[in-house]
Amino acid sequence: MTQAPTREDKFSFGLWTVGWQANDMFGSATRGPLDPVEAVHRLSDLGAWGITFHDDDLIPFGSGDAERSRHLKRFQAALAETGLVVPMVTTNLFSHPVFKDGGLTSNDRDVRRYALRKVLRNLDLAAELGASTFVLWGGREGSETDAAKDVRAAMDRYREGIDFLAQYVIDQGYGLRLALEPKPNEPRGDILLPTVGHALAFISTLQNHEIVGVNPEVGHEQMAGLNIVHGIGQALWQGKLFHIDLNGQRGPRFDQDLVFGHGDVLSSFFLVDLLEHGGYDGPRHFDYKPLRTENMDGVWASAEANMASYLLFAERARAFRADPEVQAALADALVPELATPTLNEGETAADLLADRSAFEDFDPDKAAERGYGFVRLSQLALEHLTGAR
Ligand code: GLT
Ligand code: MN
Ligand code: MN
Repeated sequence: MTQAPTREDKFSFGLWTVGWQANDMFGSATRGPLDPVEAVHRLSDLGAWGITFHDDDLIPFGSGDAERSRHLKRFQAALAETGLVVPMVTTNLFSHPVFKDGGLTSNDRDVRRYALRKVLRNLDLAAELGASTFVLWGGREGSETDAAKDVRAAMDRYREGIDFLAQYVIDQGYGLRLALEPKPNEPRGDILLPTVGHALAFISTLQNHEIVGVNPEVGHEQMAGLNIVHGIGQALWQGKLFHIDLNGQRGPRFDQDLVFGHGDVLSSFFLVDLLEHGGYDGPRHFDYKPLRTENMDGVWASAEANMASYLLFAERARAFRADPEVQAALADALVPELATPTLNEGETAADLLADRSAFEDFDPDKAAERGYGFVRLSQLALEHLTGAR
């Protein structure tokens, strides 16, 4: 058993996660709609800290002003009652048929202008609710056929759109930061900015790059066959991990959005170890879908399971790091040595060339004899993870 979650753990959930009615490509909903007010209360009771949403999750698409403020009032009252916060808000630029060719990169200019207006309105709401992160998941930005999309023009429009939105945030004095969420495919055949790496490269071309980072989703990197721990490591290294979507996925296939830890267990363990010890202090946000087989009791059990998994991994990671055998194995494997710069301070190419020990007297065959002991380390991790230690 793990300890119960507390607000300090900074666990947050998308309204669209526990609220998913489980309609899929092959079947209709297996659950009824969930009132956002109930979601706030239930998540708060379970020990969550925050709740996030798309504009349309909270205020049905096409609502008039009066209806809009009625929905908002009820939601805000529930937040005030429970103390739950809204750390992140995002915009739905994918459900309505108008976005079938994307929002910010639709071939249709009028759609792009409409998409910008929809996001601007939602940025105002995010600021009003005190959010600090604004996620942009471009699920419909992409194509099924390469004949249909001029990718270079699409990147121009993507950059134009994100820079414009970031400038609005700056001009309004909203303390928001934008976080782009990569995904390789689904719903589009191919989505633009498919991985963390693509997104980071794109961000570096922005005028307003300082306030734009990434919101990687565990399963999305794994759908592309990539290592999420490496992706998160690089995003952290670049100071760009603004937010994270935790969930589970079993390899390259459709987006499973499983409970965190119910996909690649070992990777989840190392991911939590990195988040806990790598300097990330943002929300631990779950973006999953309660299985279609579950009723509402199962939905709340799955919400609990996400948090329990995270706490379990965090506790196991602490035990792993505190184990003197692990510390010795890490040292044997030279893991800490990688933190030592390769060159001496101020060392020039001439200095290196003059260092005979680096080349002339260096015996590569001898150096190649070393075993790194990575298997032992990996096994120690597994033993801690499974509770064998
Ligand atoms: C959608 C998607 C998620 C994104 C959400 C944010 S919407 O559910 O599958 O990965 O994080 O727009
Ligand atoms: Mn997903
Ligand atoms: Mn997500």
